[in-house]
Amino acid sequence: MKRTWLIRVAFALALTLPLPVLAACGGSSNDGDAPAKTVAPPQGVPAGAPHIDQDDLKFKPTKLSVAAGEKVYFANSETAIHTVTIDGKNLSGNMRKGDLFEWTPATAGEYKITCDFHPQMKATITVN
Ligand SMILES: [Cu+2]
Repeated sequence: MKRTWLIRVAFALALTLPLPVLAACGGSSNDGDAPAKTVAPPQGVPAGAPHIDQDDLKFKPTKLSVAAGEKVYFANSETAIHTVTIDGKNLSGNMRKGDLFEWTPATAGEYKITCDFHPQMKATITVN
C-alpha cells in the first residue's frame, strides 16, 4: 500500500538525517576569541575571500588586512540586526540574518568598522 511505503521512506529519512547534524556538532565550542579554526565561511562568501562575520554581537575577526581593490564580505549570522559602519558612515543599511554586504576599499589606510546598534562591536580593517 502507498501509505506503508510513505511510512518506510519517512522512517528511513529519520534514520539518516540526524547523522550529519550530529557529526557537525562534534567539535568543541568556539568562544570567538579562540584562534581561528578552519570553518566554512558564512553562506554566500566565496571560499578564501576576506570576510567579517557579525555573530554573538561581535565582529569576527576584529582585525583584517586586505589589499586595496580587494573585496571584503560582511555577513550577519545571527538574528540581531547589525550595520557595517565604516569610519562613521553606515554603508550597509540594516543587515538581517543571512544578509551579505560587500565593500571594496580603493585606498590604503586603516578603517574603523562599527555597528550603529551595538557600540561594543568594533573591528579594524587595514588596507595595504
Ligand atoms: Cu550590531
